[in-house]
Amino acid sequence: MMVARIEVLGVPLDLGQGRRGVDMGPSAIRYAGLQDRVRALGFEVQDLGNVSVPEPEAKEIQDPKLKYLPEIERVSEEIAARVSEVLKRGSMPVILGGDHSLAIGSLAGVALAKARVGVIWFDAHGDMNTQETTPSGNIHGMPLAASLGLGHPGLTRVAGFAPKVRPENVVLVGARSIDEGEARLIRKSGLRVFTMHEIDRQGIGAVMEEAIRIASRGVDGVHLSLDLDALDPMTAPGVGTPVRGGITYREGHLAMELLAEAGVLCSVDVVEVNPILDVANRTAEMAVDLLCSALGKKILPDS
Ligand code: 4U7
Ligand code: MN
Ligand code: MN
Ligand code: MN
Repeated sequence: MMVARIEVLGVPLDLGQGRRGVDMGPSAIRYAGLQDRVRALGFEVQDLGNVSVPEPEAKEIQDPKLKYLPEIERVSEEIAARVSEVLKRGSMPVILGGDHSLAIGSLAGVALAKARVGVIWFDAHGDMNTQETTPSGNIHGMPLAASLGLGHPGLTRVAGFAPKVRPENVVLVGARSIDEGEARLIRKSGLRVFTMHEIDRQGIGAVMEEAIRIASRGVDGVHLSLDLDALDPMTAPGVGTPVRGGITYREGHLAMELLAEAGVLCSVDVVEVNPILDVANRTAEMAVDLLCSALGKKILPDS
């Protein structure tokens, strides 16, 4: 399933979490050398530029439980269309965020192009809120729920259909901050969660083997949604909602290397990089490092 050509799409979206600088993520990730680093691995790389996203200052919040819903719906439709085109051309889309609400659109695009998709969702959080459970009203806390068909139809029915993925092919890895309402939805929907507790006990290697098995069973491709806050804030300080006790530098790389070895990856989101909160550009650099490992970079190449 590994392709020869990668197409990069930037989504400078911060409407899903209130203006905090995450809209500069795509620029920071590009500045960290994304294009050259991925080309050095032997891929052809084309950068499609950014999707246009409204500025929060120019918009008003209508529903405090679904902040900027109409704007996020429109951006999601655009992302979905662009991502599905990339896949239909036979390339792998890499979507740079921006906040995690963009995954509603990217997964919609993948589901448009492929009959059945698996998802590996790296995150400190559950991203399983709906307008009924959300403590913040921020849509970046809802994209996994929306992709499973839970929540407001404006989010679940992007691209005209729901759900985008089946819970039996969805795994959440790295979770350590799950709201009460999301915990209920996680249990009810039956997706598999590997919290930091499971990673500590079993090791990231065993966890990833199981995660990859679940996500890839019976599917046409696996989508990686990589929220940089899955990593420990010491390694990835430039995120809007840091949570202590996360995935280490090496655990992150081993996880990505195992994913590359499995050869199932069809598309990737790299989200929540916030250069304003970062230490130099460390988090964007980590994002590029992890992406390279997910695309097959080895410490000691075969030949
Ligand atoms: B991210 C939160 F309440 N759960 O819904 C919420 F803790 O995409 C945080 O994973 C969501 O970064 C974090 O607002 C969303 C909160
Ligand atoms: Mn912006
Ligand atoms: Mn997230
Ligand atoms: Mn998160």
